Amino acid sequence: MYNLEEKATRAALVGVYDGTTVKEEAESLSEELASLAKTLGLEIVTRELVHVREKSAKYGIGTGKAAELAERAKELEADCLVLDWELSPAQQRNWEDMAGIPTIDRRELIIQIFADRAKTREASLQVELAGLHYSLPRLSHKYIDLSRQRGGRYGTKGSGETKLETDRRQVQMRIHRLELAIEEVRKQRALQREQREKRGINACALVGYTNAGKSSLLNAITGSEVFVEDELFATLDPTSRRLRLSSGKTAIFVDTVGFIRRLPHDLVDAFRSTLEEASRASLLIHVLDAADHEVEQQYDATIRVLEELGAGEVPRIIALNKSDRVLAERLEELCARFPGAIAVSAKTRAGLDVLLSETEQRLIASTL
Ligand SMILES: Nc1nc2c(ncn2[C@@H]2O[C@H](COP(=O)(O)OP(=O)(O)OP(=O)(O)O)[C@@H](O)[C@H]2O)c(=O)[nH]1
Ligand SMILES: [Mg+2]
Repeated sequence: MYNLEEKATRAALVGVYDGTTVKEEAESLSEELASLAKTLGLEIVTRELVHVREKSAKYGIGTGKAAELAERAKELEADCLVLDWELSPAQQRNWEDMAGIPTIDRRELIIQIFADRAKTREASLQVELAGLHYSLPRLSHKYIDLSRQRGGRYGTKGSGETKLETDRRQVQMRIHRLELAIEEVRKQRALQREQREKRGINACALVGYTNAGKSSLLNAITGSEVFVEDELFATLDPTSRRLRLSSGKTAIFVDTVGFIRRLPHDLVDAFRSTLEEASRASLLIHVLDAADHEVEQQYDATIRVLEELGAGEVPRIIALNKSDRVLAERLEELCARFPGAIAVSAKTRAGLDVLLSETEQRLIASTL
């Protein structure tokens, strides 16, 4: 097993683009993959972007190109390959056989980050479930302990080897038990929501792309101190804070897990009970990072996940956060692109009063 205390894991990253993805998008996805890898504390030895003309079932890309990349990873003494497309269990095995090092895809990277971040029992249950669903058909995959905080908390307890030994039936039984435990949590949450609704307290969920500033906004609005970090997926648990609005009405603001392009399905499923907080809210504040040049793609990705969660119809306010980092012109452009959006800054508190009064009006309107 790898000893991270001595040396960082060296990762070779590979992104692809073909006729369906434009190079620009592929480049930004590749940058995002690099941020994900860095979040886990990996050292990136190379970041390749490959134009794929032919695809083989064996590797997902052409055999010649695959061999070339495996060779390059060897030259650079990489400890693992991170590929930005979905690998089937067989493809993953083929890559590992050829490159001789663990090979993972974006999904596994994200699941590992979630595993690293899970603090509460609920989040841990959900991450473990997603990890097991992923690893069930991959019991022969070379697992590597990528997490910065050691302990390999995803999948079965302990490190990679035990996963290999774990037999299918045992994994399936564990999955079943986890599903029951999560169902229990879900029921509790539903009960809490019911009680809240009975008392006429509305919930307002902050949703949006990872790193947009949801937790920062929650803190700025409610004066709380939720964990904020310039890293992807800082938040995994739906923290809520009560706030008395100027009308005297109490509302609950809920912070949520950030979204990302190509969010693994296993995770969306596993985190359904957490994410349900968004679909059951009276109002969503869709937080956008106005300073990110990918803001439109991030908006689209978030809307897609919301629809998938059945939250597509919940009333929404768009908050253009980090307005302190953009020029007035750009802000105007964004306001035109997202009609009705409110420019705010969690940092300087600019626009927060507007956001709150709009929130209040919308909440009052929704209870009429
Ligand atoms: N300049 C500036 N930085 C901000 C603002 N809001 C948030 N940030 C920074 O953006 C980074 C991400 O903020 P978070 O609040 O953790 O973002 P999040 O949306 O909760 O992220 P996840 O929980 O990872 O999905 C942090 O480094 C914040 O300090 C803002 O209004 N202006
Ligand atoms: Mg957060």
